[in-house]
Amino acid sequence: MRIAVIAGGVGGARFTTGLRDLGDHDLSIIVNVGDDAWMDGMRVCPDLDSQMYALAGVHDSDRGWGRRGDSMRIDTELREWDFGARWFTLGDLDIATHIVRTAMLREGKSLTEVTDRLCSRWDLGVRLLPASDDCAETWVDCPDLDGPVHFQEWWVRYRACPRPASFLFRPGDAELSGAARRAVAQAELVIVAPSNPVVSIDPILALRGTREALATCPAPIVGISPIVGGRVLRGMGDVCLSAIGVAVSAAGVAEYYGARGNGLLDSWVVDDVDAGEVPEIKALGIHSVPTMTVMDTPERARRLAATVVSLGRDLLACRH
Ligand code: FO1
Repeated sequence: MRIAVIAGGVGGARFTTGLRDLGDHDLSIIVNVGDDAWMDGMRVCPDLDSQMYALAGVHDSDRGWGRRGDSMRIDTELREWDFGARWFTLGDLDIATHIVRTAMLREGKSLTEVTDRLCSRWDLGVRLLPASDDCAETWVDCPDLDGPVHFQEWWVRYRACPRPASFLFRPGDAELSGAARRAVAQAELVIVAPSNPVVSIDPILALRGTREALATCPAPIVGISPIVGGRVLRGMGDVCLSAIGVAVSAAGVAEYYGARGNGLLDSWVVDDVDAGEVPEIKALGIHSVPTMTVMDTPERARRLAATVVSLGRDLLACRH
């Protein structure tokens, strides 16, 4: 099946790895670039790299970013120089990725071309597509700070503590990349991964052309709830949802995404513990099914992926 997935970094990568491991599917993963930043003169793309490293089996899943077993010699040396934003730690192997990316961008290659080149090192079994080739960074406006700060500064330096008044997307009026647009148009199933709705999925939806591409694509759109029993299992998604006034519940996020038409979703997959919210979600005009969504082992990630693909097949069959 031809599948396009809209995803962020770590949580999204668990799902995409499970989906890839099913085999047999033609997968395009459209990845958030809102977290991308210039650090020490290099372009760092945390969500693309989390996806690439996880799919390649070299991700540091204990720490949550970068390469497993990486050393910190360059970072230590930069500290000696008292250079750059040292609240953001870069490993030596990871820096090699950023050097290749930055050099190619400076030569005039698009981020899509650069990502293809970086991913060609491994047999990932998917195509990773930056959501945009434009600079589409997320910034965060916090009343307690002097003016908006880059998402990474809010997330890493301030540990998402200063209360955000708003999240600011696409300062440069960025648009969905051509490759991502084609992936959506040609997909038989579009999946919204269980990533942070506010800082991973929203920056993709906010790009010029995304909403239209999704509204007009022939494929069913199935989302997976990142909330289990009123909690976000990874990251600080609850802080982000609360900041924009969205209830931290499976139904709350479903309502935020909305039903296909004005909104996004044909179907919303929720965890078994949230099965009680299914009637509320159906009342929003969104088909919903409960299943096991916690991906604490690769086997469980594969099972969730298989359930979502099978649901997508059923929805596609209903359309024909
Ligand atoms: N997260 C941290 O909490 N501290 C870091 O020093 C840090 C460095 C870092 C370097 C490269 C990279 O790709 C990601 C990195 N992250 C770090 C993770 C990242 O800030 C966020 O978790 C994601 O952007 C949110 O999805």
